[in-house]
Amino acid sequence: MSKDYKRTLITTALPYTNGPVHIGHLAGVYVPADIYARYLRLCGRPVTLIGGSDEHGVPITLKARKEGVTPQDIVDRYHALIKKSFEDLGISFDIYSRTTSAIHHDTASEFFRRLYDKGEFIEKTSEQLYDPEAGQFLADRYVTGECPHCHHPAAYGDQCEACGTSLAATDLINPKSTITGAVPELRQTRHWYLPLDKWEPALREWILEGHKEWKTNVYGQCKSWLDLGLQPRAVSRDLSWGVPVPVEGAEGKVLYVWFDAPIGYISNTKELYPDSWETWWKDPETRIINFIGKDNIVFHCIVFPAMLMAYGDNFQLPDNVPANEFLNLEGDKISTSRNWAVWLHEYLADFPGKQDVLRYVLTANAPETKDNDFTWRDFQARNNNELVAILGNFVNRVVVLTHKYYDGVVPAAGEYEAIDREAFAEMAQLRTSLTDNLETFHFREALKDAMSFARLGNKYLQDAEPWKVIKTDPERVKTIINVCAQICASIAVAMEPFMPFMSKKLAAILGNLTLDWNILGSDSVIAAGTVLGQPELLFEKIDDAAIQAQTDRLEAIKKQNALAAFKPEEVAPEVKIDDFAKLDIRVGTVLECTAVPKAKKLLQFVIDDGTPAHRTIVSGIAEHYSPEELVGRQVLFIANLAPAKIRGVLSQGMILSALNADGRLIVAAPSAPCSPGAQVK
Ligand code: B3M
Ligand code: ZN
Repeated sequence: MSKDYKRTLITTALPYTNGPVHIGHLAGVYVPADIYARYLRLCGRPVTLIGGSDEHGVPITLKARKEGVTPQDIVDRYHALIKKSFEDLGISFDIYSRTTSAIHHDTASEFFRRLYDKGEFIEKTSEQLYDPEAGQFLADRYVTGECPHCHHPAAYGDQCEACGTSLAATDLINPKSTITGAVPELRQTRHWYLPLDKWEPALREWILEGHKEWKTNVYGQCKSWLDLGLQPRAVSRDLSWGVPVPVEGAEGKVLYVWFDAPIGYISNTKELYPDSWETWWKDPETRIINFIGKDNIVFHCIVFPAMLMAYGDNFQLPDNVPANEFLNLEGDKISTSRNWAVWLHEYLADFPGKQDVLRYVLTANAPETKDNDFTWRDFQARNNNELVAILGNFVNRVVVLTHKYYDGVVPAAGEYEAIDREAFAEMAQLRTSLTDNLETFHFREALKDAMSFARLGNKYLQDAEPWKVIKTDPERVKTIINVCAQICASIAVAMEPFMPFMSKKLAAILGNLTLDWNILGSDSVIAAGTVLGQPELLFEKIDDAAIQAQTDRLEAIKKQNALAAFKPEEVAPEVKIDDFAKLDIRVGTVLECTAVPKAKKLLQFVIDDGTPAHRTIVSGIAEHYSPEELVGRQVLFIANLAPAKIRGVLSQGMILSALNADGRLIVAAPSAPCSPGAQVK
């Protein structure tokens, strides 16, 4: 931070209310923003954390259409769900509002109107994609097609999610309406464009010269955009859901969702501070930080700043835009449409009281510089081996020893020895590193530093051995326990931004400790004479069954997705009827079925084929059926296949089965009981 600011305004990307929030959103935006806000509060620095729902745009109307309800129904449902789950996770928003609010409609409308009146827009009639069957223009996600850059086959009309490029619907190759599947035609329509090219020199200077400290992914994306040259961008759409364009003759047109959504940060501040909101936006001594995901970079670094510059009136630009990369789940891209996610509201229901564990794991694994992976095994390991074994264990030992030796009263320290001075010196270093990492948005590293207080505590306790010293030098133990209590108290402070629930509990155990960043790591975080509460477990182990339940759920979703995505194989080259007639396919009844020893995949059948001799067939379906379930069933088999020896058994034919989309083999059978030996024609 180059400058001393008086206050910090932190904004978090407004999630679309077309579904619940998942761990990818949390790791990318909300957990880091909350850590930063909580840290500033502990330092006693004025801060406001702004959140809210993005309730306009095509993702919402598409979802409403799919469910046959109104867009308002959709946003009401998900706004309530998202707001509640953020609260339950301890995301400490000062306000969490929504873009369907009256104050937002007024603010966005006024914003557009001022730009319009100042002549900041270009008005242009152009040809846009139109769905003749649905009778509407196809903006944004109403159209998909091939990405002109990376050739991903299913890019949207506003953005390609594969390569991240922001697109115009007319850029798509072979566009298709997502409403009706129709091939769109071109029709004339009039819209307002913000000439980004006009702001290019100012943006260049502001970002490329003025903000070299931004994260490389953010700076790099901005640079490549600017180097490509900026174009005017449409800020209105032919849609009915959104903020109506506030000019005459604009019926049936609304503001583009990416025009109104960032204004939501302003509206929400206004709603929170009706009288003083301008201080948070227009005073150069306010530092604005936008926490966003990597797919939102251009809108926050190019488009919204250009809007603010066009508006004028002293609106301040963000000082930093920390954007994270993406979090994957068990090696696969998180996807709302494929239900491949850990949903926050489901996590909270499945793991009550374990909000901090999720916050911890998402931070320890945060996709800060590259995409990262969340796995349930890692979640379990971090809880059991780090939170329980290192942090919880240390605190518990200290509280138990204090009760054992001093009835729970923190003793005063005597003269420090070298080991004590080293512990404080190390804590002072940790504090510096932790603070630097937080200031520069390196939250993974910051969490490591915070955790190091607990590691240091365990080591100190191990080396100081109060349980031995108590027999020879009881006075000395008072100092040891005092130092341990100081470390516990520092843990409560250092961990608060990351794990506020644990920290609150720990502060209560430590005699309602007041948390203050300014004394973190010192020897006076907790006063001698403080009466400690009873020992209480801060974390509990997570067992294999709880993890298995989650991985089973994901496994089931993976199967469902494979079934839904199934595409039949290409049909084999044509054959003549004579070719087919060469195959003698028959019905048989399974008389016996047994596993073939040492062959995982094979079952051996005795089939009643209508002849007294019966026949033996070996088939590779042991992974899909148990022998018992097939006895008595009828199957289809090729009767005239040349016999072959398989694992020493002579197989006289082949049992037919279908290969299902999920990889299962399903035995083919007649639809009603048949005489054994009957031919399939
Ligand atoms: N709703 C996109 C998203 O959820 C968008 C962010 C708006 S921030 C002003 O990724
Ligand atoms: Zn692409």
